[in-house]
Amino acid sequence: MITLHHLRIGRSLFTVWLLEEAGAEYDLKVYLRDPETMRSQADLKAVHPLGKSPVIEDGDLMLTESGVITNYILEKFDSDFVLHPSKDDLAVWAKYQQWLAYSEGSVFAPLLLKMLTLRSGIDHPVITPFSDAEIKLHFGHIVSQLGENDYILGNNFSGADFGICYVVSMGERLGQLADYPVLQAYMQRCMSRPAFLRAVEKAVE
Ligand SMILES: N[C@@H](CCC(=O)N[C@@H](CS)C(=O)NCC(=O)O)C(=O)O
Repeated sequence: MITLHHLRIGRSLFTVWLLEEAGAEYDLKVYLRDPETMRSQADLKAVHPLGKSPVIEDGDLMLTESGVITNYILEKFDSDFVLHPSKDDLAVWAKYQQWLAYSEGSVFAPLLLKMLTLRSGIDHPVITPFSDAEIKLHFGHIVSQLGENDYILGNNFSGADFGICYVVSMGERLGQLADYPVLQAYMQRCMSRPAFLRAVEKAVE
């Protein structure tokens, strides 16, 4: 059985959601952030030296990185290719991998900069305009990829939506979604899925 080490509150909720969508059996271990620093604590660092979540264990295998965990879980449990494409069409598979990597690889960094400047309470002459422009660039890109579709790769929900929905939800928490009704609707659509609602209940969010 899979064990998920889940740090509240953060992106591993989206891994609980992944496990629910995939119909996997799992054991959920919940960790809390230090209330002062908002960082993880010694209990999660005892699991993995980075002290970051999500971390999954499956037998002797321990995995970090939410995108890689998505690939692993869907390879293992989504054998009918409902949530991820097979490699039969390599171009379709590559596009899926691109959108899977994009959220952590490109969108998250400017959101993190924004979060830190907001937390500091003062605008930074270099970082604030950079993060604002990058968030606009990426959110505009996600809007144009969504087009009229329900999900990031068309009208079918896929593994790429876990990460995209995570960065969009982070944008919402940081007050960055006001100009993006398409992203607000996308987030609501994702978060209304029964598997997401079960994840919220199980992860005690
Ligand atoms: N790139 C990693 C990032 C993992 C990560 O930074 N997780 C955050 C939670 S949202 C964390 O554990 N932060 C606690 C800390 O750094 O102390 C992934 O996609 O899984």
